[in-house]
Amino acid sequence: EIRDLKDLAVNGAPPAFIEPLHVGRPNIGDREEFLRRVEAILDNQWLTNNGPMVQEFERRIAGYLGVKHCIAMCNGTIALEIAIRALGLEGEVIVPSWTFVATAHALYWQGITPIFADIDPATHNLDPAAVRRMITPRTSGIIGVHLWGRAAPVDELQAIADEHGLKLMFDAAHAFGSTYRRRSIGSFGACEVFSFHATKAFNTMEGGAVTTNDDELAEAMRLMRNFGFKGYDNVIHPGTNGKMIEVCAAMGLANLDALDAVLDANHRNHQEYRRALAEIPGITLLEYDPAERNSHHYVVLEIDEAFPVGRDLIIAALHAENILARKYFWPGCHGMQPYRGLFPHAGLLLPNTIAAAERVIVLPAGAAVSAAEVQAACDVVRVLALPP
Ligand code: T4K
Repeated sequence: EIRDLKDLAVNGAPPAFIEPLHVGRPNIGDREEFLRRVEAILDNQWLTNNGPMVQEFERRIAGYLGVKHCIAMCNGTIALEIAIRALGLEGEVIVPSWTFVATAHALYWQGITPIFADIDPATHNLDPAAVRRMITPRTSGIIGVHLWGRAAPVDELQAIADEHGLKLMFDAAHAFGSTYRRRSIGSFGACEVFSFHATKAFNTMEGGAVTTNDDELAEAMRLMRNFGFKGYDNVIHPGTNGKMIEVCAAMGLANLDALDAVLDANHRNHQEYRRALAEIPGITLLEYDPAERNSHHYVVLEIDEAFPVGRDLIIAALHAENILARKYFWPGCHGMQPYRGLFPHAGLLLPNTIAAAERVIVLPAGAAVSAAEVQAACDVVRVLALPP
């Protein structure tokens, strides 16, 4: 039990956990259902290329999100790339720097310059006023990110896009099952892109999807996902290989059936974290709007000056206990290669991003994390806050 500084592994005590406690432990839904589906795939001898499992998955996801089209992909990054191409983005596209680097890379990989705009420190999402400041004659679009599953300011970004004739799409990698104004994320902007990576609340091992209500855009993305083929021997579009395989769709279908249980566990853990951390000065737990749905998959702590030790020391203390807390998405995309140095005024333009990058700790979450484990992680933080 961790009650005092001397109980900490950084101070020589044995670590709280033998096995590491991960931030992104995959949620594994109905194992029997998954294995049954894998048997069906093997019996069927149809492993990929728009097979029956992927088609069922797309129908179920579109229904779940209340959107017309779901185009399943091999991962969220390729889904972003295909959506960006299908939308015809070019030149410069405004994105937050405070996001996973895939948002920026998906643009850069296609010769488009990501232009980083600052965030609202209260929500960690794009600040519409900052977006306006970054518009130039070369700007073709905006990619909003629903960071930590909290909706970006959709209406404000849409108004800016309309005013300036820009395309708007969303990186919804964190936001499966989240809502904006009580409507499911998935049908905002021209399209929205999900990641179903193993570490996400809802996973297909690797996987992703683009969702849209736009028939033409959906058709273009279906072609691009499969080398531009329309039927046998008939290539009518440039394309790549963005297909989801049958086994991944099977995992998704089994996990979709178990999603409510995962969300309940996440919600419980988040409340447990909130309770255990409430009295500690110098830390803030990022809250989720109770009026909106959210997976509560990210437990995001912000450390401020009132806390007696720095953020990195807290992380070091947690790691010593085998609690592998993370500082996603430090230092912000603008500080990563190849973007580092391309934006010499980042310090002036991205003060809220830089502040968030120095303050954030993401703690273990997911259905595999127990109340006792939450308590242990919180005990480490509580003890570090004690006067020496
Ligand atoms: N846009 C945004 C906003 C995103 O956050 C992401 C992905 C994307 C786009 C792109 O989508 P994808 O192309 O990935 O579909 C992870 C994920 O790889 C990535 O999907 C995710 N965002 C990003 C935020 O985090 P890491 O660096 O955390 O991976 P890693 O290997 O450190 O794993 C995290 C923890 O989970 C570790 O402690 C180990 C544990 N783990 C991981 C895996 C894969 C397991 O216990 N089992 C596992 O199978 O990147």
